[in-house]
Amino acid sequence: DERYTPAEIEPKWQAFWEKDRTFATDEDPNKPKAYVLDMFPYPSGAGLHVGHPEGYTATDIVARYLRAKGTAVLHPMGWDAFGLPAEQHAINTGTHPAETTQKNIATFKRQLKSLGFSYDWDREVDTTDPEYVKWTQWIFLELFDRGLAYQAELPVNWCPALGTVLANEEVKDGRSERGGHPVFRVPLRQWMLKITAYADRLLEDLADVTWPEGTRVMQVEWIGRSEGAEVDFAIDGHPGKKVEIFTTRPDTLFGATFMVLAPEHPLVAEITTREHTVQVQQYVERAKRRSERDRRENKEKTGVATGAYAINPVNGRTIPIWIADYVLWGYGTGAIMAVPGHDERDFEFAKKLGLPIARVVHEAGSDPNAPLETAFVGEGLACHSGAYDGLSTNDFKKRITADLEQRGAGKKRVEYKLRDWIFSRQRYWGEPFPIYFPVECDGDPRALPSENVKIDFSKPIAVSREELPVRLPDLEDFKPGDDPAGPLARAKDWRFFQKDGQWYARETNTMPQWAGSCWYYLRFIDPKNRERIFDPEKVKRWLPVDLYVGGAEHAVLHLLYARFWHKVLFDAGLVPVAEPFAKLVHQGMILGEIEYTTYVAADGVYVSRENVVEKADPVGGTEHLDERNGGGVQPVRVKEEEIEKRGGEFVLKAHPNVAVDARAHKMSKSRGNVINPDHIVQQFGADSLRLYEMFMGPLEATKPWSTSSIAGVKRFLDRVWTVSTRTLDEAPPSDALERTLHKTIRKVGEDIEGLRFNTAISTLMQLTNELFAIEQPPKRAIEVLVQLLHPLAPHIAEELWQRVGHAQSVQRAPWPQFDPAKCVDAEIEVPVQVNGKVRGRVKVAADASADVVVAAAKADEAVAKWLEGKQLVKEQYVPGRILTIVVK
Ligand code: ANZ
Repeated sequence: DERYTPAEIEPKWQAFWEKDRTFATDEDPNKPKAYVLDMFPYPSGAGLHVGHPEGYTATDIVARYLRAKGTAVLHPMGWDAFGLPAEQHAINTGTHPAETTQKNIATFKRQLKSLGFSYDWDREVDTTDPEYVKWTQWIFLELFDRGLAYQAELPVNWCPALGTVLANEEVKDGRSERGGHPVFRVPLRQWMLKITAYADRLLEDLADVTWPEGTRVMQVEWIGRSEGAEVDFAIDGHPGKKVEIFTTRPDTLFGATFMVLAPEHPLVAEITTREHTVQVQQYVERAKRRSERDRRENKEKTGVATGAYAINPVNGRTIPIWIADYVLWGYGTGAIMAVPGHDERDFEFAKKLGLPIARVVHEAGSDPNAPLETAFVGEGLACHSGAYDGLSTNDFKKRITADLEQRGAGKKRVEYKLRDWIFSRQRYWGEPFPIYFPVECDGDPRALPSENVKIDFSKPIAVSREELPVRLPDLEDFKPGDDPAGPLARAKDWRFFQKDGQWYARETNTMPQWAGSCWYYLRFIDPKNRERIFDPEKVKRWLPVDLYVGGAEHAVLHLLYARFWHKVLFDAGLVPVAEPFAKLVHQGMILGEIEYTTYVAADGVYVSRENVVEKADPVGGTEHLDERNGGGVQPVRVKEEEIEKRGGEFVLKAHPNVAVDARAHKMSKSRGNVINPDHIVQQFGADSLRLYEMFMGPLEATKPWSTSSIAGVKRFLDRVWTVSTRTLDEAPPSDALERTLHKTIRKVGEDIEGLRFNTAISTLMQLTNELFAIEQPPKRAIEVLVQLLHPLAPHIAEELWQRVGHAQSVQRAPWPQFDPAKCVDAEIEVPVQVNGKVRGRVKVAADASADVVVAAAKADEAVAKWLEGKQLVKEQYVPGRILTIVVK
């Protein structure tokens, strides 16, 4: 009979779904709703990567499952299409970024469609579409009107080669992350977004979302809230002047043995004594050349004294004021009191420079006079702190903060690591800012040399909302110039315009790529609205996003920025909930195929380890030839067929005494281990690719790719096909099979809801095997199998559903129900004997294994109390009769 041929049935069903509008969003307000969202891709020139379908298959399964369960599902897809690569390509080839972008989008769309994802394509959004840009600009104006967008002259990371300012995260070791070009710190006018105004809410509201713990922690740390105090130290001989410090440990004030100012601190010039001026100036110059990152990671502590002294407000002691670059100008007040006894950095600095170290905290019961070998950073009881001695760290903090406040020498202060968001880029391929500035000039500024055109950047004016979008001008040349203002500054006809006789200049910065991805999930809800950004009623219906799946690389920035914008829109009354993404899941990374490597020395013999050279003796003996530093030892790739596993290690089949390293690496072009999903679809079909990616392991785990394993998954689908296309029995299934069906329905449903797709698949494999053994399987059983398989492998499911005799899409068939009563195997009661006496009885399935019965017994309260604190000697289960446990 006919064989399973994915290449025929897959395009057939994709065409059917399109015509049938099977995945059009159900707007029925009486149904429960689910917003199931993927992180939309950047349509790169490389096309889809096998990592994309991992998360996309997961959400697709959930979307299809929920639809079948009668839920109204919103499952959209779009393109995060602004960004550097298209612009870089334009610079290299002259092709307009819009053209490249559309071409890449077409490829991505074809690929996604070939995988059978159930997106509502009528809702596609493209962040570069002027209709979308219009509303991104509109949101910017909301921010601007609320005082949340402002300009600042900032020392920024200017990368001349890329012609742009980069975010700190985009700079690694003084070079651009993309391309590795040198980056310099220069002052530049920038647009900033005041995300810091939302720091507390961004922190607190994390309590209301179901997110991976790691991601939550990363956001918390990124926001970096520190509670502490600001304390004022008077400066000896400078009446009226003071050093303000920020400390999280005001309880250690009595242990401050010196002060440290950041080299940039304005007090430095004022208080440095004449004898120290040269040294201090040299040090300040040196510090300027170090990046903030280097200074943060600061390994070797350096610093110089200013010659000035501060007065500790708690005990009137004078302590020297130093400058050192481990104190950062951008944090707190840029000055600290150094407490070497209880802060590691201060300890290191004091040791190196021979400064005194004092103990003011000790653990209860320990000697307060014991010398400190290292900084004691923990909490404890105060000592050598005058009247405060004996107070716990926490009580002391509260007490001293109040006392300082009363004396006017300090107050409570909260600091954040979070900084305002540098929101402008000096690039072409981004959203233009809907902002312009008045120009002072004599004549037409388009014809004047730029030094004769004075733009008043202090008076930004918002483009009126009716005039949005501000479109990008067409450029011939996308190259960044040496002007940090960016390529748009060259489009003079676009930049300058006249209104009522006054000349104006448009902002020539563009928005960063993050802008479009900050709110796309909102536009999906009402993508074609031309009147408003979206209909508040619709947004109320669909928010929050119920499931958001995407890469962990977005754990901080995208998710923080999107949450920030969302909260601004919430404050504006435009969205009804404070958090956009109720549940978040990160799919794990898919690595390349496992690579097997052994090492060969110069003389050609195999070696088992990089540095230990062993002669491979086929007889099995191993002779140490040499132990050396690896000179002349080369790694050699070996094929999977050449190796075998021995005692938990891979070895060469031909030389079992030679160990083989097995390791999977990140897929990369340079490594040559990138898998193209198109090839997998051609060879095995989309359903096998989907199923394989879900079967590899838990969704969130990092997993190596293995093309040979796809064949196994394909064989399972072959089996499903074979058994489903047999002559079927119209009679109802046997009692036993009926039980299996109910259990399978329950398990697969629970697994899909818990995103445990791998176990859902293995459950379906078991069911298939059971049905395979039946010559004429009952039709009802095959229908259940096909329906349960549908979310995972939709094409084959549709085809078989049709062949079993249904006219409608299997997606439209209600999800099969299970009867809990039929999900349990017949139960029996097993008595449990401990040391010869029956201590309890446990209910287990009639066919339960010994492990299950023992586990049930241990979980039973009556039995457990006889086992507590005892050592197990023996467990014996006589199936169906009794469990005997011996302890001592
Ligand atoms: C005295 C002290 C004693 C401190 C002690 C710590 C332990 P977080 O938690 O990261 O907010 N600090 C303050 N401003 C600084 C700056 N601009 N550059 C470098 N370090 C700075 O850290 C707050 C602590 O970091 C502050 O508390 C201060 O050292 C230091 F036993 O003050 B502490």
